[in-house]
Amino acid sequence: KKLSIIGMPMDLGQLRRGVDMGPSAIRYAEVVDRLRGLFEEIEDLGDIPVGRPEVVIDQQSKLRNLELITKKSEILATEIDKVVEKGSFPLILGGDHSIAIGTLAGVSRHYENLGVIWYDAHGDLNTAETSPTGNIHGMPLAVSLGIGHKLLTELGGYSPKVKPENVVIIGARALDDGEKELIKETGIKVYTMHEIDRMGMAKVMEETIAYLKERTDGVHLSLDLDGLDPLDAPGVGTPVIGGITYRESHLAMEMLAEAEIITSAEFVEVNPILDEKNKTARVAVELMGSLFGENLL
Ligand code: DIR
Ligand code: MN
Ligand code: MN
Ligand code: MN
Repeated sequence: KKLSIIGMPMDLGQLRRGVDMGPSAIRYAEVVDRLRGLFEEIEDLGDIPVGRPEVVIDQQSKLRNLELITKKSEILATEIDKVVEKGSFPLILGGDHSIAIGTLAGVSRHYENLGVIWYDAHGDLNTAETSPTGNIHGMPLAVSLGIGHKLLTELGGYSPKVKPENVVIIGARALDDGEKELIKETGIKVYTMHEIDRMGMAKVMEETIAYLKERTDGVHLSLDLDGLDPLDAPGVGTPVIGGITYRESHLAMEMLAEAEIITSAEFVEVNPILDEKNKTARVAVELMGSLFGENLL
């Protein structure tokens, strides 16, 4: 098996700069060394050039940096499409969560029924109408369901990228009102912190895996580091207390490794400026180790 790493240093989906350094922080945490034994071959394709464009802070605009995000996401989608095409596993390093729009545009065209695990404190199900912030990183899951601005939903020339019944959200604890409504309307499966507390992570993952296994032909893992508790992952732009623990997260990754269902992955929202000595990037790399089976006997 071959792994292709792509960095997406984009911070345009929210207002806190520094998350563009996420890919550097994750590489500094020695991602390639950590994963080397787990693949026949690893290639690091470097970063998609995003540059450091002036952020347009237009308080009127409900979709901040829309054109730029669209343009950069198209490039990401094209690169990922090539990786999947050649049979390699795409691992994308963010960047804020708006990068998932491009990731899914590149990945999903290769599947009839792509499943998505959205590991996050948030639902990322906002639209211009429901968003309290205008930040596109709070919208990528809605966009991928075909709900949102046409420039974003039509990225890659097709929509939707994923069907609501193929999505599982894990770790939610900061859902906006509009997001809750959308969840009810679409029937997306959600394990909030409440369910994780009640059932335990083992049961949550057992159910998630069984559910996705029977209805999908590939599963993308979109892991927002703010899904974890800020004690374990402090280097994120929108921390929410009461999150998934370090051990629960490893258990989740290990169960995914065992089930062999994940076909692409992204680790997003690592912001080394807000971090404690690169702790969050190191946690990301450790979780990747578990996801790719380093603890399987
Ligand atoms: C909030 C925050 N729901 C928004 N979203 C975040 O801006 O739409 N997603 N932080 O990861
Ligand atoms: Mn293709
Ligand atoms: Mn997110
Ligand atoms: Mn989040």
